[in-house]
Amino acid sequence: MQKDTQVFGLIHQELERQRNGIELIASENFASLQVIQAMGNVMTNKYAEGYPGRRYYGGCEIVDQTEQLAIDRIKKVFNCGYANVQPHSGAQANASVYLCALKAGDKILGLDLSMGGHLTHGSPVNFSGKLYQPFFYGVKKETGTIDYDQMEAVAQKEKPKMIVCGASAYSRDWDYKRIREIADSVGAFVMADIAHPAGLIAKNLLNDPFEYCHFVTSTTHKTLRGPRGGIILMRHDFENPFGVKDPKGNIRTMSHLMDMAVFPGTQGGPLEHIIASKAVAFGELLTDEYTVYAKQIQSNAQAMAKAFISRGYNIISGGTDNHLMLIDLRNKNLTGKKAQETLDKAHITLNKNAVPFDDKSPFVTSGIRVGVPAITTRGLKEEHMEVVVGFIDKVLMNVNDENVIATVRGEVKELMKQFPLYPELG
Ligand code: DSN
Repeated sequence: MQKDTQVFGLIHQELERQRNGIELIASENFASLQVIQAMGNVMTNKYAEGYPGRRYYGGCEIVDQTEQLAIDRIKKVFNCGYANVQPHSGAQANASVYLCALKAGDKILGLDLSMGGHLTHGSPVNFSGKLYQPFFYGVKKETGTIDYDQMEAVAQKEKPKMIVCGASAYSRDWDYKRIREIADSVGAFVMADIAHPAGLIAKNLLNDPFEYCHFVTSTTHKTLRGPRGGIILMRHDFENPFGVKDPKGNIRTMSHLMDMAVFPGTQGGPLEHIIASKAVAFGELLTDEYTVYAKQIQSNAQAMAKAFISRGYNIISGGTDNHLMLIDLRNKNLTGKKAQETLDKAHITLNKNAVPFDDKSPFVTSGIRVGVPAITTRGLKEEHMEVVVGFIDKVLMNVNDENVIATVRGEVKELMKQFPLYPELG
């Protein structure tokens, strides 16, 4: 068959775009070449519904080994008793946990999307807010930090079956102990969605959710720097409280119900080529090199926050514990939309983001979200954060000056040339 030059041409253009720009989208990263290469392999041809050693298809003896390797490695990374590596995405992972632990119509309590939460934590436009009854907690106006008193008050009033913690745009650590106490007081499960800070949690740079949360979900492509996908983890398996029994009359454990919730509950055949790539990425997480990387993410984020604050930018909560920060641009007379679009022209990529108590629509917003995992992978260190913030400030203070924007675009390209991306690809 003739090579599809059209599509491969576009892939090459995307490589060049990634090489020449400063990538600050908090949920993005640059997977290693071996992680990327492992995704494009013949395992995409294989059907393997079921789990290692118990599949519905023949010929699974090799994919069984890669999937088991991925499971064993990620269990070691997070010191967990249970892992399911089949979810195609973070949303699928969350859907599976809900299917496993809830009934349609049950109440869930999550962080409001407009305060930094995620669509799958009960948003009315998402399945989680349609199949389940969503309630929300937020952040405190004065501090920008999670309002645990509000979480407790809503939990006491509504008696949810599940409290969901974790966020897409929240720069502070979580008090999992307090959340578990609130959940226990109303008989709720706790699910932590650690998609964003997972890499920092893996290296003990943030509080450990596993000690207190029944279920932990994550994507694998953000700070974990693997292929796009999801995982579900539990440190300790436990008997299901619903009375589900095996054929011998023994109470099933939650791990069994969770596996059933992923397949056949929410998904069909697992993506074994992606699982092979997950196994490679999980192997990388176990290296000292990754530990150094995770620490550098945190140092870079703190250096970046300091540089923004010194230029008068208003960071929600006043700083960051993790890999990102949320900036309220109202004191700079800018919307998130304008900032994102103008920075795009300078090849600085980030996303507009609602800030807590925002007065603008989600399409406009008053803020931007800035994250450092991708530029940290490129090799930028604390001293470069000052330079990057300098570029951003120069663009944002001159949004109508095309000459300034073009100058910064050139400076961005020069800076990033010093940090080659996938040089092996030519
Ligand atoms: N969680 C979103 C993000 O942080 O960009 C993607 O779902």
